[in-house]
Amino acid sequence: MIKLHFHPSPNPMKVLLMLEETGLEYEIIPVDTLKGEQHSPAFVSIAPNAKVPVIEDGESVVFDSNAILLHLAGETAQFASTSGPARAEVLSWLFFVATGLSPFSGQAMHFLHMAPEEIPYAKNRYLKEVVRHYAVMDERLSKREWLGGDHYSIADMAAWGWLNMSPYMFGEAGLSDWPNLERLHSLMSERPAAVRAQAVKDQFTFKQDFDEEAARALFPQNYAV
Ligand SMILES: N[C@@H](CCC(=O)N[C@@H](CS)C(=O)NCC(=O)O)C(=O)O
Repeated sequence: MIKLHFHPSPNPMKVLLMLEETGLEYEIIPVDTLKGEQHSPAFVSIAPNAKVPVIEDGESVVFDSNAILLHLAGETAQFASTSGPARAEVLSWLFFVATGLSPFSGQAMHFLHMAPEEIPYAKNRYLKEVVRHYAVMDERLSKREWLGGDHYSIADMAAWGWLNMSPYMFGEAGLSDWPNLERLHSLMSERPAAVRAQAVKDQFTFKQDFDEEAARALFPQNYAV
């Protein structure tokens, strides 16, 4: 059975959704990142970057949400075409999310909600990059049903993890400025697998308070002397 090392944050949620979509058997191993459990020697031995998600799938250990999505798509032959133009589209949009939407959204959230001081330039820079990425996806989705093209794919799942965070960046308006993106997000969130993924997430209790302990656990390099 696959072991998913998990915290209910955007990158692990992509993988939880994929596991639910594929119907693979898995068990959740909670990693409370606000308590610093990602730095335990046992975890770092399988996750050299000390971040979730990681999966143990038989003899394969895979870290990074996007690598995991590709791995599971390959193992199950689901949610990514195996060759040709259809695969090229899925790969392009998966990596657009992996290298653009994900890190810019993460930094926007950081400067909006976690930075110990108000830095308007940083807030503006990252939020505007999220807006730019949303606009690129919205334009794509005005022409194609799914990010990866004609079929629901791991590119959409990768985006879903971060689109869930739009209210934390844009308040109640959420994705309403990007109607095609909002359509994609609603369609995906209503899928039985997404509903199950949210329910699985809610079965576990993690530290909620972003206090001094959490800041030191998440950003130890900021406190190094
Ligand atoms: N590129 C990695 C990023 C992983 C990542 O940043 N994970 C966050 C949760 S979304 C985490 O583990 N944060 C805890 C920490 O940074 O210590 C991926 O896509 O899996």
